[in-house]
Amino acid sequence: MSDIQKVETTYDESQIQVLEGLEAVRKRPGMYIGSTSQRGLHHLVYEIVDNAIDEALAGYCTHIEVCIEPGNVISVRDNGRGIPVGIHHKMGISTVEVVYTILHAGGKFGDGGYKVSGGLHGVGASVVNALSEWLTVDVYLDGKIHSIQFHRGVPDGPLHITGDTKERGTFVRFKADATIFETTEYDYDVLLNRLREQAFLNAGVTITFTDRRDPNAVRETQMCYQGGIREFVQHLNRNKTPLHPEVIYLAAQKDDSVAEVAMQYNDSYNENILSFANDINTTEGGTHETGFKSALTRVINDYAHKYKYLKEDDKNLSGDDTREGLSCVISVKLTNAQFEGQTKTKLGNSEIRGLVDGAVYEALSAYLEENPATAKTILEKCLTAARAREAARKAREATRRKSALESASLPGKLADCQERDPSLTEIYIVEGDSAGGSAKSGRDRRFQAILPLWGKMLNVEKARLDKVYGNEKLMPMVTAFGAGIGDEFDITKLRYGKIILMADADVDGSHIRTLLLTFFFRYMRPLIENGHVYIAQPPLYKVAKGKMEPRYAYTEEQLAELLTQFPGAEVQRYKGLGEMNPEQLWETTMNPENRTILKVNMEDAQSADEIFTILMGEKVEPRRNFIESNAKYVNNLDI
Ligand code: TSJ
Repeated sequence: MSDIQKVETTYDESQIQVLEGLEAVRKRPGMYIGSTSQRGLHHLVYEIVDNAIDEALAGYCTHIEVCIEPGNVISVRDNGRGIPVGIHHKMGISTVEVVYTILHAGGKFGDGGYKVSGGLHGVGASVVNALSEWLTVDVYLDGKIHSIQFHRGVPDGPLHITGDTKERGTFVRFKADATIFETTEYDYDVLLNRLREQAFLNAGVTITFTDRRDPNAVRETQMCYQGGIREFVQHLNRNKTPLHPEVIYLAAQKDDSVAEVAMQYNDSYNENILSFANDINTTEGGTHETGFKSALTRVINDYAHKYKYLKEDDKNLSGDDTREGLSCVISVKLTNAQFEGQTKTKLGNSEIRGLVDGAVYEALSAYLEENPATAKTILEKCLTAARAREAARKAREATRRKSALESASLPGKLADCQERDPSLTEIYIVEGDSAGGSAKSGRDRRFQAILPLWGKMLNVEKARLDKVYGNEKLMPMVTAFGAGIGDEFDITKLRYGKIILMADADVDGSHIRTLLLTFFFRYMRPLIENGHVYIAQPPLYKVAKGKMEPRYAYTEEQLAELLTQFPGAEVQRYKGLGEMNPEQLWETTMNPENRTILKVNMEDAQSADEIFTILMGEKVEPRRNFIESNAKYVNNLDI
């Protein structure tokens, strides 16, 4: 029984609906915020901040202050108009209370709702309220401070005046409910990234983010980007070498919709296109992205023909050729955004395709005409990409012919499983031969396959696809997965439902994980998008005492707990997987009954890609900074 049902008051019908709504949120939090992991916890912050951003989008707020206070309390303050404090005509309670107790009320209530709202995607302040141990709202409006407090979604009393003020705005504080979330500890860097993204997308809005959890180590970051998404692109390219000095920028408007694009090529081989609709990151793409890509391909091919980079009967450059080394941000704002796709992050509004396509075609054609030096650099980059792709295709065909000649095309090192149904199978990618041996003997061969990897990996950042083909470390993995690579990756051919990376819990292990995740992110992205990639969690310690069954600790906290439970026990610290015998490896790390495996999401893979770029890229400065700022975790980085 939750607290909500224990409150003794008489309710009228609408209030009962409210409580049932909040109860539903507390029963199935995952339905509203995705999960109750740290990711879900962070969603609470995004949800509240999004409301303040909406006020900024509407043009009434210039400054948003976000703070993690001691005890992991979050506070968000804006200098907007303040949530209306009057009595809501339908509900008969204050609008503030409506916002916080009616599901999906968000900022879209009453007549003064927002035309363009980022909260579309959001779940509403009421969900945050339902999932908070307590939450307080202070509205600074018309000379007074109006306050209300809630516990687990239920108001302690009505909105009331608690003081005088000369300021204006909304101030929200909350403590996430520890009985709902697996953790209530926020990650400063994850929140900072997301807040920075919002600052880029809303040029001129100042966002201040402070971590006051440790009074001796307060961190504060203030972000305000007058250049908006132009500065976003510079930020994306900050650890890369841009090919031309200026970020290319264009904007267009039609009816109630606006579109903005900023782009700049760098000397890497990756395409990095980020798209947003109403400030929501559309990771599945959509009409704005297709409009952009189609226009970019046409502009570049038209220019290439006009200025004889391509001869009459040369093949046109492909879309991929025109996007190699491109960092780009597309941001559209529109009314009635339609979000589609598996994770509702694909923009569906068809009118946006034409808007973006037309704007990009026109503005970029003009830009190339007016900036011939930049045009030349870009055209040469695209032509080189096309030649490399052609070489890759030939290499691929050669590999295919070769494997067609060899009768058994699965790699020799692979210890395959018996089951063929990919929804039941898993493959462990294991670092090192000795761990590979233990894994092979310890596994359940009916559904678990093992592929050991060893030796130094190839530097994917510097290598194009043509080098990935035929690479003796990566090819066995590609062949074992069975789904191909790059443009030809076909997830329906995947031979295993779970791909589990099993490496030591040390720096080398983390290096290999970073590398493999980067490889998947760049060349087999659907693997990550569809949640097929996992990271095994081997224990850090074995705790043994006399004849007792040994226990295992996966974190320092668990070790401390075991040691209070079993005083005088003997502790063995595992330095690597190789120190475990096959039975131990099975019991602690591979047996689905006991093990924990972490699913890799796009954020993990994206940050792996960034770390990898820093560690392997051409630029020395970011690498030194990275190593210095992570020095306490890194003692024998092999770079
Ligand atoms: F929703 C929320 F409670 F999570 C929240 C809302 C959290 C924070 C930090 C800020 C806000 C918020 C809401 N800031 N500003 C507003 N503005 C309105 O709600 C508002 C004010 C006036 C009018 C009007 O038409 O006069 C309309 C709206 C939507």
